Amino acid sequence: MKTVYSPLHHRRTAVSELDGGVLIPPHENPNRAETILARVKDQQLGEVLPPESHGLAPIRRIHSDRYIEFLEHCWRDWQAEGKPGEAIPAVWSGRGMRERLPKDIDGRLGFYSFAAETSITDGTWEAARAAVDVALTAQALVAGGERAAFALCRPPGHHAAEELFGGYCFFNNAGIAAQAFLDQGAKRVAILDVDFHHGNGTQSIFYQRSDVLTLSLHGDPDLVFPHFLGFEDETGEGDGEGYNLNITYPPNTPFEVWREGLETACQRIVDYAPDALIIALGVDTFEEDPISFFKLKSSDYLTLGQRLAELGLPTLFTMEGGYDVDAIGVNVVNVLKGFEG
Ligand code: SP5
Ligand code: ZN
Repeated sequence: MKTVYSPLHHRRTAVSELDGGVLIPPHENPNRAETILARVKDQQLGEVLPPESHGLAPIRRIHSDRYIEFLEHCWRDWQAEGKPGEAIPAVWSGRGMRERLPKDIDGRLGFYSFAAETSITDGTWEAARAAVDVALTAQALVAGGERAAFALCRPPGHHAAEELFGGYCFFNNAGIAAQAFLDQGAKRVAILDVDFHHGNGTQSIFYQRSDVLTLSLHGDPDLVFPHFLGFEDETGEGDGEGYNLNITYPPNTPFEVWREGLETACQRIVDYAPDALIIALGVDTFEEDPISFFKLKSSDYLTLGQRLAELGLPTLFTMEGGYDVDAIGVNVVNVLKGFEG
């Protein structure tokens, strides 16, 4: 399987994540992608290709112009105000207030975000754009006839909605790739999100559509991030009714239990008969993950990859979360090797 990778991910080097009332070094850091890349090479998974530039047009199919413009200029505008640290949202439109776009940078940061752990800094825009190009280049490989491809995206994307960043995500790489499949002639695309966290951005982007089936297996949002979306009674609305599936699990869920939900999701995908499958691949389901609570083991990722291959679909993997950097390379490449059989 080919991997698409860009060193531009290094431009995303925030120094602060708000966690527990203090600023810590971000869990989502450059070592993650480098460790995965090293393992891809070490295990000779296949060729590693640079991304091709796809411009803003495919991003505009998913994200609004004003949001894209905000991300491009946020750091400049923040700095122009003489702020001493990284751009961190600290105010939102609460219940009873208006959802109106303010002019001030603090107000705009709140308008376009849903969480304060994700700061914007110099280079965030360049890295986020490169991650989209990585996803779209891998998408083109699959559209061109490859059985599967791995988009080593960083920053990740599944929390990003049409006009929202947060959860370490800025552009919804998987969603943009799904739209690209459709724009190239696919009739139906399924996005299966196996990251520990609910793919709230992906769900919201496609919630009223039936041409993209969204499925997510994740920690119960009553207990963990993103807290306000991802419950099992969210099944889609309008044309999208019946085209969103959430499966939630409690703390300490082992693979034997997690895979039952995987089976349900796989059955739904088979019934849907998509032209392409996108796996939003997070490995923060790992037992040692520092911010999550499932109990998957490294060998379980081989089994996961095997099961996904049995679906027999053209498959694009986009990298999402996973924060035990020591194990992230092994776990991710296990999924891909399991898939290849
Ligand atoms: C892509 C992805 O996996 N994003 C995850 C974003 C999670 N953000 C909230 C993290 C809250 C971490 N709390 C840590 C408690 C550790 N004891
Ligand atoms: Zn996650």
